[in-house]
Parts: sequence; structure tokens; C-alpha cells
Amino acid sequence: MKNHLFNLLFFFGISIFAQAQSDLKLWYKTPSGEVWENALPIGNGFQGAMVYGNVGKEILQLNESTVWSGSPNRNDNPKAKEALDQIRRFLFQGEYQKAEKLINEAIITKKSHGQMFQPVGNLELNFPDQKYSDYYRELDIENAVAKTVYKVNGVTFTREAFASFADRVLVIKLSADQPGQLSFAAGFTSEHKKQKNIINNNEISLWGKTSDHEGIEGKVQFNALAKLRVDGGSISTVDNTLKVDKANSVVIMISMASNFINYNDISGDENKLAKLYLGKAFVKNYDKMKAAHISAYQKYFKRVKLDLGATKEAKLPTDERLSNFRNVSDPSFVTLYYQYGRYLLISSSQPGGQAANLQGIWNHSMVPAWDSKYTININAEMNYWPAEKTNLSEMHEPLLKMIQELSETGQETAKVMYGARGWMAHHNTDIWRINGAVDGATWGVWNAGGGWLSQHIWEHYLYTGDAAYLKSAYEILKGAAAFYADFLAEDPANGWLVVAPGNSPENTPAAHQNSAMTAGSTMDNQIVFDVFSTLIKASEVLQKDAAFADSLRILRKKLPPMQIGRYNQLQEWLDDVDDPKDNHRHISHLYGLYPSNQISAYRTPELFAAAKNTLLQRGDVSTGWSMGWKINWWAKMQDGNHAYSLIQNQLTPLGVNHEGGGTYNNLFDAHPPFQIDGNFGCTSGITEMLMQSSDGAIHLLPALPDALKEYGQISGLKARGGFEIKDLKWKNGKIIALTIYSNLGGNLRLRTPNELMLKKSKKLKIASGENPNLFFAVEQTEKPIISKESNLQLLDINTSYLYDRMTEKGKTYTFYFQ
Ligand code: FUC
Repeated sequence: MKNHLFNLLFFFGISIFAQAQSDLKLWYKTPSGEVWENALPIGNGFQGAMVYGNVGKEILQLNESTVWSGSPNRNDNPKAKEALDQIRRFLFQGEYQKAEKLINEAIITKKSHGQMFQPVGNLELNFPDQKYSDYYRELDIENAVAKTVYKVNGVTFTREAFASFADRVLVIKLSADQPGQLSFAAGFTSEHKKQKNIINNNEISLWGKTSDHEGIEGKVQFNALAKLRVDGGSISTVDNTLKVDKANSVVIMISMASNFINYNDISGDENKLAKLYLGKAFVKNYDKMKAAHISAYQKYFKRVKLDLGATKEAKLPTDERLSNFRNVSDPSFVTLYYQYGRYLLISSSQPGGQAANLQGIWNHSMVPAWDSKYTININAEMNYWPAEKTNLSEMHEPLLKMIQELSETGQETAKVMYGARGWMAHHNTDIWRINGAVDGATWGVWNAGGGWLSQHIWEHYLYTGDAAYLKSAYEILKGAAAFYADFLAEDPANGWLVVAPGNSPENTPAAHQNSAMTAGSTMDNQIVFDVFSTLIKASEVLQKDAAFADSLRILRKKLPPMQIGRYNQLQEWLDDVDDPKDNHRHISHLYGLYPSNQISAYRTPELFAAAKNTLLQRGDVSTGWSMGWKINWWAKMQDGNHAYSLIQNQLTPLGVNHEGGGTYNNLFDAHPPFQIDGNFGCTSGITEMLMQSSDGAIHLLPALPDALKEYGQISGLKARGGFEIKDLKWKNGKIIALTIYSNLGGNLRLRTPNELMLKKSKKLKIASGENPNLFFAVEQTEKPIISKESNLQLLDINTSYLYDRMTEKGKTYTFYFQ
């Protein structure tokens, strides 16, 4: 009923903004002006643009994913090997500052601290200065098309822009509802020092070479071409621009390419490639191109549908909705933001391309924050949390490729710096796949970048069951494990095997002389546990390396167990030095709760309770990505209301959360500045609130908040074991429809908030024991050590039902309710 009412409201109330009826649009009544974070992102994984939608001076800010400063390089510091024993001695004696000093000399790179992702430039369209009215702009994320509409002197002008998934070019169409009305000048601008502008008939070309940076010569050469197809009117060259006069409509196609082939090869021909893409596209009909683009995009986007009910707030522009969100009920804004995360992943990460960097594929600055590279102590991994579960498995490919490349370059780092087998990466990398330690000890001397990333390979396998892929990537898993097998050192106090030196990302406890340097941080222990466990399981699946796997079983037993400290918290370090007032944005030791699964409501009740205390002690409001991670954690804590309040914190205009992040008008996440990880983290978190599949079963509605309880429906989510939730519908917090498709067969174990039936009058089998489906196998950690000073209270877990249903590959299963 509620939905019908809102539909009626839409129909009668907002005919002027008829375009905005779909909830899958970001739309505004004002242009972007000068503000980049007001502009709307389009992209096809290779090329990206920010569309400003300004009337007088339209700007398309352009990116190409391989336009990075520098050139092939390595940045290992070979002094590390020699200094390692002394560094370890300092750490085990508690001489953290001395260790840090030596680390800064011997481990931190003396070469490049990473290169920068740089913009190509802008395509600017300058129109005569005219008074306009009836302004409207949108980004339709169901079609991946941006649109701007306005009126001048009774003429309605429309612009459409998309980054074609089918033709690898950007396409813009300008039109008017009366003939001969379009006059403007088109030209490129760019901040690159080395650049050339050439005009040839109806085509403009911008050629450039990227910056030198950190002692590495910029050698990436790029070419952007914009070609105009003008209907009516005339076209001429004025200075560096193409001037269009009195045309009926104009189609502009932009092609961009570089000489980058891979991290070690920049021998490509940027001019030839840019011409090739443009030549193929330019002969095509606009409407056909648009249709091909939409269908290529929707192949991915339409796999998941989410409906959280319509809301009257949807009649407001997106910026106003964002301002209101934390104070009103607007579940359909959650839907929009959720799907926007999927839109952004599809648009910034395509098979064969580069992985989404710190800003996806959208950056306007020649010197972006953190170089807009890949921070792998959380940010790059977070970008890919939504990939498998929101049914965008193919979008994971660029990250998996990057991991493979890092495993190639990281072998030398492991050998030269640490005398270890296998491969490793520290906390950061870039398009040249550097593995050295950058920035300074506090950040860079964290050895788990490779270890954490390698878990994405296993995750891809768990969701797809693709054994051929696992086989092809097995050496990467083996290399990650071999590195730790060699690198672990014995902690003299307890006899545990620990990572040393390491850190608990970027946190500097007062009790450790304000140094981040440590041995055996909880996060490091958890990651090594996963790296070993994954290799053990992969060797079982592929039936190889039994002896190596056995040796890892022995080492795994010697890892430090998790510990619960005097404030009833999960300890971040080996000693109980956590400050309950510390609100550091990284809560790295909760890696074990999410994305890993070592802390469980059902298997490790003490750790589960301690994790909650840690979350409460650290607080909610923080940088964008930190809030994104917290949504996932509270979902795993099965506390939907707390997770929802973090969504509210995140979906707050920047500046309102004091000392914290928020969201820009274009719904980009604000660290601040813009970082795309928070967008992806939140999309992942919303999924985890509705469905989890990490803890031995597919858990439906594990963390439904009161705000979304009344009604909702989602289809197309993927779970481990190749299951697809074809339909999940709920009402008043209870499942009322459920259909699941089995891609791989095997036991389907379901955990649900209400009772399910096999048939109308036939009960489902109650589950017991371990789930026999190996895709759900969970490795149990050692029992935690609990401080004598703590008084830990275990938590009440929400009531749930656990069922087993054997499935056959390729069949669909519908469940019933009493
Ligand atoms: C890590 C974080 C920062 C930022 C940077 C890109 O170093 O600690 O908050 O997100 O990555």
C-alpha cells in the first residue's frame, strides 16, 4: 500500500522533474560550478570522466587508467637483510624507538615512495554567455548515462554523455529542440608540462608525457583525441579550438590511450591506439552506440536488484537528500547509494584493465592525495569487497591480475630485503608494482600487503568454484605462505612465531614509546593464519604439496593466539597496552572479524564479545573508509541498528561530522578528501547486513536494522559455494520469499531468522555438525588467552534456525514458510 501511495505522489507531484522518478538516479537542480566533487563520474574501466554539467563552460575532466607518473622501477632497500637481526633484538627488548630509527635507515626505501595517478586533462566546451532556466542534470546509474538539460530563450538544450563499455570511447551528444541553435568552441586543456595540441579538420588531439616523480623519469605518453560530428551549421578552427556554429546537433567522441603495456613495458603506441579506438567508433550511429553501451553495462549492473521501499524523499534532488538523510527515513537512498557502489566498481574496474585505485579511475589533480595509488593495508582490498558478493566477479579480475604481478615483482623484494623465499609486498604499491617499504616506518614497515591481497584469490575461488583458476593462481598462494614460513621469528618471551618487524597499521601506542614498530601484531598473526590455512586448503583441493602444507600446519600452531585484555577488548598487540580512549581509524585487529572469519558469534563467543568492546571503545565517526569498514563489522556483530547508524554517519555531508569523513554531493566518499574505498566498503556492508556466507552457512538477514525491517527485497546476491540468492523478500523482519540457485551443487546450509519449510507441509532438515560443503569449511584458531584483569560478558546472540538442503548443480530451490 505504502508503495502505491508514493507512486501516486510521484506521478502527480513532480512532473517537472519527471526524469527523477527512478530511484537509480543522482540528480540536481544546479550545475557543478567549479567544484569537482559536484561533477558526475562516468567510466568504462579504461577511460573515465567527470561531467560538470555547466551551461556556459562544460567540462569533461578526463582520465585514462594507465596515465601514471614515472616509469618501470623498483624500490627495495637491500640494507634490510643485514639490519634484520638487530631490529628484532631491539623489538624483543622493548626498544621501539631504536628499532624505528634503524628501520627508517635500513628498510624504508631510499628510492621512489610510489608514483602518481595523473589526469589527462579537460575537454572544455565554451558556449556564449546566456541566461538559462529549467536546469536539470542527472547520472542515471541504471543506464550509465549522464544528462544535462536547460532552456535558453525558449529552446531546450540536452547533453548526454557516457563512457562506452562496447566501444572504448567517451561519447557526448549535444542537441536542441530547435534547429541551428548549437554554437560553442571545443578544446583540450591540460596541466602536463610536456604536451602538444594539434587540430586536424574536425579532430583535436592532446598528446602528453607524465611527470618525473621521486627521482623516476615520467615516461608514460598518452594521446587523447576528440572528434566532432556536426549536423548542420559549420565548423572552423580558432586558435587551439574547434568552433561550431549554428549546428542542429553535435556528437563528440573522445578516445584516449597510452604507451603503457604492463608494469615492465611501455613500448606501446599511444597515437596509433587512440586512432584505432576512435576510427572504429566514429563511423557508428549514436543511438546504436548508446544502446550497445547500455546493454554491455547492464549485463553486470542488472544482476542485483534491491528494493527497500519507495520514499517520499526521492522527490528531492540528491544533494538535498544527502543533507536530510541522517534525520529522516529514506531507505530508498540506501538503495541508491548501494547500487552506486556497484556502478562505480563496474565503471572503474574492467577485465583487462587496471584495478580501481584510491580514487577509482577519477582524479583531477596532478599531485593527488596519497598519489591516488594503491594503499594495501586496507584501501585497495576494501575496493573489492563488493565484487564477488554483489555478483560482479569479473570486476575482481584487475585486482587479481595486480596480485599476480606483485607476486612476480615481490619475489626479488622477499629475497633481497629479507632473504626469504616466496614474495611479499609492504603497505603500498603503484602501477609499476613496487613492493618496497615507503613513507616511513609507521606506515611502510608492514609486511602483510601480499599476504592480505593473496586472500582475494581464495575468495574468488570460494564464490566461483573455479578450480582451473585456483590452479593457475596456486603459486601465488604458495609464494605468500613461503615468505612467512621463512620470515617468522621466535618471540623469546613466549616462544610464539611472530612477524617482526611489523606494525598494526599506522597505530602508535603510547606504551610502545609512540612507535608503530612491533613484533606479532594481532592483525599480522591473523593474516599469517589465513595465508597458511588457505595454502593448506588449496593444496588439498589441488592434491599437491602435501609436505609443504604439513610444515605450515606445524608453524600455524606456533602463531600467537588472540588475546583479550584488561578492558575486555581484543588486544591489538601482544602485550595488553590498548588505550580504551584510542579512536584510531584503523582497527586492524578486527581483520579477524571482517573480512576474515576467525571471530565468530557461534564458534568463538569470547572473541566475539571482545570484538564488540573494541568497536565500542574505538567509536563510530571517523574517516570515510573507517566508517565503511565499521558497517561490515557491525553487520558481523549482527547489530543492524548500529550498522545503520554508521550508514547515516557516512551519508552525511562533509563537515557535519566533526573530525570525520562523510559524503560529497556526487555521493563520492569523503575521507576527506575523496577516496572511493568508503563507497565500496559501504556497499559491501549493506550486503553483509542482508546476507553473509562466511561462517559455515548462508546467513540471511543477519543484521536487519529497524529502519529497513518493514519491507524489502533483494535478488542476485552471490554466496560462497556458488549459490545465488535469486529472491529474498522480507516483511516485518521475517523472510517471506526465498529462492536460491545452486551453481555448483552441494549442501546448502541456511541460517534464517524465522522458520523455513521444504514444502508447504514438509519440514526442512535441521542442520547439525560441520557443513559438509567444503566451500564453507572454517579453520578454527587456538583458544584465546583472557586477561585475569578482565570481566568479559558474553553476548546474547539473535535467535536463528539452521537448515541443510542438498542441492544439485544447475537447479533452483524455493523455500516455504509456515
Ligand atoms: C591509509 C590510511 C589513511 C588513508 C591512506 C590512503 O594510510 O591510514 O587514512 O586512507 O591510507
